Amino acid sequence: MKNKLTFKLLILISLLSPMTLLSQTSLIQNVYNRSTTSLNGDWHYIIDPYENGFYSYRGHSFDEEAELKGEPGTGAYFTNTIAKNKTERIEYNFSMQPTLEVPGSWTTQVEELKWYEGTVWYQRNFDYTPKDNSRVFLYFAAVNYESHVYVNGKKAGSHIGGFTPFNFDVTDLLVQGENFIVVKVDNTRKKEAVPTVNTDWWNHGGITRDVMLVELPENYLQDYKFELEDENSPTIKGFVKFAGRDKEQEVTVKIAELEIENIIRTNKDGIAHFNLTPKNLELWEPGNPHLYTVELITSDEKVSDRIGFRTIQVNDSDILLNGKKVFLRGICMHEENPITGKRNFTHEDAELMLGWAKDLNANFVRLAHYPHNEYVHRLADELGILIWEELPVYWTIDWTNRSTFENAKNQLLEAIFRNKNRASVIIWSIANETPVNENRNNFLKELISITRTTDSTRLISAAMEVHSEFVENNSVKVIGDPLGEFVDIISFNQYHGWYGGNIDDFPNINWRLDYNKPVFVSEWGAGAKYGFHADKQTIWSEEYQAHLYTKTLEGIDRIPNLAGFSPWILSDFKSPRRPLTNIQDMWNRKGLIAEGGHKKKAFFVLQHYYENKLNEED
Ligand code: GCB
Repeated sequence: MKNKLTFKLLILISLLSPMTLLSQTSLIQNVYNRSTTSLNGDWHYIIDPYENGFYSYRGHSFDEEAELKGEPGTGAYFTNTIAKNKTERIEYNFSMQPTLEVPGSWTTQVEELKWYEGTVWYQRNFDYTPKDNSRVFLYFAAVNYESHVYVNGKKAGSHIGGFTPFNFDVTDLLVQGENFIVVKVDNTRKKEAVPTVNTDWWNHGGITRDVMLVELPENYLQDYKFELEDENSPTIKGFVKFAGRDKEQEVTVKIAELEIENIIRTNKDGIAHFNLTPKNLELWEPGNPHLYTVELITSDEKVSDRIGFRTIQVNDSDILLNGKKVFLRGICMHEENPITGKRNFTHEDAELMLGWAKDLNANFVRLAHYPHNEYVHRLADELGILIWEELPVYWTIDWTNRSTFENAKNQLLEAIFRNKNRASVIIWSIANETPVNENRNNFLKELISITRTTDSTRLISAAMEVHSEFVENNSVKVIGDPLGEFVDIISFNQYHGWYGGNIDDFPNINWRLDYNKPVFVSEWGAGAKYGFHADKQTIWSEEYQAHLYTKTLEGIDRIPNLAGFSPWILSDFKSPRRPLTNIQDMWNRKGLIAEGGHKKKAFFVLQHYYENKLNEED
């Protein structure tokens, strides 16, 4: 009786709680430099559009039914891969199923899944030998969009959000010898989701980034942060945080190159703050992306990271990097390789994309429209490229839905957690082209305030829009979104010459800015089919795109307080919104680089402009 009551209460709480599906163990910092076993590779899959593996024919969730029986989390029927006896009827068998590559999106691997949006079950076996005094975490760098994870038939947890990492403590679920994992992945678009139903990019489904087991000691370093607050008095501040049984521990913080070796003690919550005062600190900046090897040594483990130190601030119309004015020579990019058409998830993908950005003479990349994989941020740190990281709060969102807000907030916190030690990341963008209204303003204001309290060492922005005002027969473009009051940088997208307006008029536009803050043009651009040549007034031609770039660059300095821009976009990318046959063929063609990796004419226009800008700075 008591059990039933408790269970009913649990169900009620879970129904009331918007966080139900966000259950997971606290994220672990810097997993790529911990002791790990990769679970990438071939996973068997079953396509399950009706979700038969998750709900009974009466529509009851198997997970909940298991919990009702007092077996919390004893998984979905698809986690049972082996029949107990010969007469037992089973209608699925993972071991006979075809495989998908992990990481990867199913969209680009199996023709029949190209347009599929729904549930796919993934399964793989692996051998494991448990070690004494250690904890094991199952880490997913990203799964798009909703996932339920089962280890040896028991639920490990679930996660919502397609672009941020999550992990579960699976120590007690693993056995000696053969183990198996089953993951239900669902990329169904939903009105209340983040992003919502309509976007201008492909809804790649699947386990799209690395999967691994992370093996840590019983008492392990769960988190840490190093930051520089003031470039004039170079004190490195930070904290370390232990998790596990005995949280009061000693940690040596070592930066050999700076001759720093301090021993600190964590408190009963596992936390210790520190201040390090190096004699000669070389600051990180695009021209000199100096990274220090930082080591955290405990009695049980040694975690090392490569960290750069810099400050980023705004002062009236300027963005200041290490106290000096910086102009952001930017470019936007999606997480898609235009040569393979696949989602990016490797170091090589990052090298390709950031290599092109470097070739363009860019010092800044806007990662649109969601947190990209960790390889990009790590490489940007090494190459000296500044990064704008964005939340997929895109176009319209269910602004008054509290669980939508919690979902956006969770994705924000996961992104901040993962990137907090990356010098390259200087801007958190909390949204893109959202409509001005009170509900949206409140939603975004709350996200801004959470971002500020969580991370004070970066700037906050959002890609907004401009509107036109007609004053005495003249059109004035007004940069006046009320959100401008709350962000550090006023950013907006504009498509004069593409979605309306004659590009030849661009240099004569009058602009009105309602805030004395730095202004950043987060998008402009035009579609062009690589190899289609015509005169410069013919749309879809490379010449039109190049002309639009030339005219925009001619007039862009008239925008008050201009501190940089990131045209749309580095390379063509797949999008179901782009059906025009023989031109788009389901690709957004605004890339400076085409499908196949070919540079269009406009690439060279921007490259030349940035080269001059760079020379002016020297
Ligand atoms: C925008 C969006 C971007 C689109 C782009 C376009 O304003 O922010 O996601 O892909 O325009 O190509 O229309």
